[in-house]
Amino acid sequence: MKVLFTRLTLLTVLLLNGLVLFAQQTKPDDKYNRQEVMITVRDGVKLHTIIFSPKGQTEKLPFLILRTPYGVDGYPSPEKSTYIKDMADDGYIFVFQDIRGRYQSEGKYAMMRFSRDKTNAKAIDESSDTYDTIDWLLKNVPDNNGRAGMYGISYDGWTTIIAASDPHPALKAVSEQATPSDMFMNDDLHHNGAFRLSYAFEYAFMEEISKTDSLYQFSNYDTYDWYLKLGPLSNMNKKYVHGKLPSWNDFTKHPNYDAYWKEEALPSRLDYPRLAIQHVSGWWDQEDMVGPQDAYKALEKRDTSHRNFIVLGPWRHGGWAGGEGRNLGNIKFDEPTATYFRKEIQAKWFAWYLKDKGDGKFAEAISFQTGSNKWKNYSSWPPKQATVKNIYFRSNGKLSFDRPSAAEAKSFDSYVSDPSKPVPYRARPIEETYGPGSRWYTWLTDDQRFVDGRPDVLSWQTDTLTQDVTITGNVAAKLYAATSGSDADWVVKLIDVYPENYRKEPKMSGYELMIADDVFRGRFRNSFSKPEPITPNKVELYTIGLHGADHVFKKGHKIMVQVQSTWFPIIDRNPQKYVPNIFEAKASDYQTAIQKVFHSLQFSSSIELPVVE
Ligand code: PG9
Repeated sequence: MKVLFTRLTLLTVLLLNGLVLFAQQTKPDDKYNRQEVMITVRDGVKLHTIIFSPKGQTEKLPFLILRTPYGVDGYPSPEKSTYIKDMADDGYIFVFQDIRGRYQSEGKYAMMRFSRDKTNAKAIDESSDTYDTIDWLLKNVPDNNGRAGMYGISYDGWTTIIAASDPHPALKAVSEQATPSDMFMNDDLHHNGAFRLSYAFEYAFMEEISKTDSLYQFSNYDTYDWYLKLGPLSNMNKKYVHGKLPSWNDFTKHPNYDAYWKEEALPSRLDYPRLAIQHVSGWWDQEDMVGPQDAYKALEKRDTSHRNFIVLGPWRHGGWAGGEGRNLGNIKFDEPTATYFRKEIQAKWFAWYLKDKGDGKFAEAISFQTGSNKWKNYSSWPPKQATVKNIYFRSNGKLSFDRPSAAEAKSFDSYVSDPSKPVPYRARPIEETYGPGSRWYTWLTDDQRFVDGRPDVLSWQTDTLTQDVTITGNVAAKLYAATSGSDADWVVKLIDVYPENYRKEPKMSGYELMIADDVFRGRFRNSFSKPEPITPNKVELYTIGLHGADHVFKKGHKIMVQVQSTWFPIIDRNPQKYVPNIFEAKASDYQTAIQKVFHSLQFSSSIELPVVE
């Protein structure tokens, strides 16, 4: 297997994703002195660390630490990185570290390392590696003020929150941004038990085939074709990676929500906020949208000293770290949301907790409400003022706040789901996730008209709204559905349909923008740990969390719901015939199925909307 990209190209690719934010080289005229050290941690392993201290430092300063698997070598002087420039201007000692087993750090890498056995003094995990690093920094870097903060996006957000779960006493404040939380229920690897095939494979390959990032060399530019040709998942090891990716091997051994996933998930690793924690999440985060909300929720239950905060904005994965954030794909926000975050939220947060600067007044939840395009402060997340209102599927493709009556013209709509012709999750060609020109980063904002007219996608929509409908909080689908098969996936998308003739921005006329969406693997309807076959043609209720939203469906728009059973290749194909482990399914197990979605008085499918009047 050849690696397609040089390190430089890959850096550019990851830069786009917000994974690598520092891809320039340090220059002699930089405002910071750069020092490169190997820090020895408790089991003797040495971690490669770069320290930037301000030139001519006149006061004692706190540390700001970022720990990453993506390689810190090329990081420029902090004042040259958009992501942290506001903080660099304020003055910190910046520390960047390769985590264990990646790039220039010693030791063995584990994709999501489990917590250590605390009875063994030599045992390690990401929090002990951080603890030992901070200990070393305090003793060896002159003119520090004895305090440290941590921050980072995605994997680096995860190292941040893991450090905060068992912190060094000098670690005072962290901003975890887009951390994954529960890799079986949401985030990168699965959603509600459905496997995120293209992401999981490409990420595992990128991180595990060598010590430095390498992209898989696909034979097809349109990876839709490649994944379809792959056939059953067992072919991945048989034909392509031959057992070389430890994480992939783990996925195949843990098809259900067992101890492996539960122990890895954040809720089981977080007890109460031991220091000030800010969680940051993007409404259209294509990788870890739910993680920060999940982590916030887990800690909020025991936040007696009011140290747990959340920020929600109109961003893709890491979208707040670079650029101005005035738009995402085709969607405009009227103001520079990312610049605002970096200057008014992130920089002020650390200045208060690490330098006692500012007034220390931070709203519990700060959200950029989409649709109205306004920043809002809430005293809780989700805010309590929302009331749940159901919007019902009706006959003739209608969606309505009125429940179906006994005289409903039709009790269901149906389609044939064919795993040999799965619905693409974004318009083809589907470039490899982190490949050149990939449209992965903004796909959640794509116009859903690209699947209009497919016989295997159903949709319902309201009449034109005569007043704004504001939703703030968690959205869920209550789907009454039946399949002729014995397993099925249900994908539900809540969509804002722009006016047919949108004078404000003609190109956006009729645009179908996803506001909340997710997939649910039917076998897990009663338990994620103990899957069960579905009785063919029996109507079952599927409750599908579509996650948080803060959005105004404007007067003149319509609300739409789409339902489909494939979303390929981001979600692997459900064979639609129950097999105990889909990773072991045979080609002959994949079969077509007739799917029925009900909207009768008895089986009234609906979306629960958190409506704010
Ligand atoms: N979403 C990426 C990731 C984090 C943790 C585990 C697996 C993948 C990331 O952007 O870092």
